[in-house]
Amino acid sequence: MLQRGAFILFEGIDRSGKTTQCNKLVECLQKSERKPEHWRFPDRSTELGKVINNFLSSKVELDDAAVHLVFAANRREKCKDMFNKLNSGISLVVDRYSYSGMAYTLAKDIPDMDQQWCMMPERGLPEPDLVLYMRVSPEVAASRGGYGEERYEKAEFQKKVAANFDMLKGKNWVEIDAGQPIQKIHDEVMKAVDDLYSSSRLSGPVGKLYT
Ligand code: Z5A
Repeated sequence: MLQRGAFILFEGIDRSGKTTQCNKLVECLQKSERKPEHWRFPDRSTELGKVINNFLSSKVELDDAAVHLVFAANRREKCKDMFNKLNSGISLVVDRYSYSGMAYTLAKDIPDMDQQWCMMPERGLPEPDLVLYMRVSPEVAASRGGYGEERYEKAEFQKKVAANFDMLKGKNWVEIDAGQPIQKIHDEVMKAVDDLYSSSRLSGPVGKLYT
């Protein structure tokens, strides 16, 4: 019987090295014929993604609740495609997902928009089999290339986001010290991924988020 694909997610603050590690992981999985695809959220290529891109680059202003819902809708529009790919044996290596949605929205401290509120629009989306949480201090992340170009890349805000990720850690999460050299991080990532593929977790159906 065909083993379903794995949903492997990278989460962390800005410039924690998610994209770098996604690329390295996808390259390795291609060699081992795991049929990986590299996805990222926000997906800026869709109509909703274009709205998000304009918001992040400060070209438009949007209400905070509306922004949260647009990020969630940007995942919702990919939901069927994700389930189909995973069920057909393709593994998804994903850069940011629902936990980023919560960590960034909660960092704004908006009355009535608590964790329950944030989770509701994402209920039933595919659940990651493994969350690689790239933990790095906001100071180290800020010293890396390209920092400061987008809306949320401010030290105080990033500290709150980091605290929220710590609070959200749950089942299937593996914390990686993302302040280490790139190859050392990759070795830790590969260990966690090998553990996933050799476990029984992929013999069951794809999980559903927040159910
Ligand atoms: N957001 C949200 O509010 N709600 C949501 O639901 C979602 C997102 C999904 C866009 O994210 C923004 O949207 C983001 C959250 C919010 N906040 N902002 N602003 P994005 O994923 O498109 O962009 P990003 O996270 O800011 O940046 P990034 O490019 O994805 O960063 P990264 O992938 O974590 O890092 P990187 O590109 O791999 O590396 C950055 C640099 O560091 C680069 O020069 C590397 O060569 C270097 N690097 C990487 N690893 C290392 C190590 N280990 N040592 C030294 N240097 C390193």
